[in-house]
Amino acid sequence: MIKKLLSISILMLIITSSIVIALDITCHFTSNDPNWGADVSFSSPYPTNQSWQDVSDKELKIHVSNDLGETMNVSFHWSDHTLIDYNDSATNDTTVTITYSGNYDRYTQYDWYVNVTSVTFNNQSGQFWFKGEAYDWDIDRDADVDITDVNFVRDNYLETTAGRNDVTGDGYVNYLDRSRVQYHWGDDYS
Ligand SMILES: [Ca+2]
Ligand SMILES: [Ca+2]
Repeated sequence: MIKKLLSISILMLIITSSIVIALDITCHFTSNDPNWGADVSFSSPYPTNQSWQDVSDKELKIHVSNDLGETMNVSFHWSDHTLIDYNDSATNDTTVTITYSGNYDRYTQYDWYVNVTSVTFNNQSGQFWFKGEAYDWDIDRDADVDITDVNFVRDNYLETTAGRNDVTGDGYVNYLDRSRVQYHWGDDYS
């Protein structure tokens, strides 16, 4: 009987130890561990961080690398933690692309981040943001159309510098761009 109790005790001890070890696996390497210093890294966010984004382009992307080469679940979230979409079979060192199913508003800032989970890791990227692109004729993107926008066209008249001064997108800055701005004169999008 004592022998039997002893066996059960040893068995319980083994099970308990296994559970403790299993719980500890989630990711704390020690300096003796061959995976010491292993990490997940995030790069090349799209839309580019702190940029103005075409409101018809709904793709979001991130490049993820996993030092242990594991397959990952990569999820994209708005800053309030709402899930945008995810890919649960992302391979190592790859760019993950998802598509937002909603609509972007012009002039509105969107804050987002990415979360990665794999056998070993559960990591979160830093926070990124972009803004829905301003109307073409609001050249300085300050949410109203006024003399400042007209002056941008005037100052670049007959230039081929284009950029946002080429409101019509034909490669030149001329009277057509000026009249496009004047057509929207006084508009307030704030
Ligand atoms: Ca403006
Ligand atoms: Ca033009």
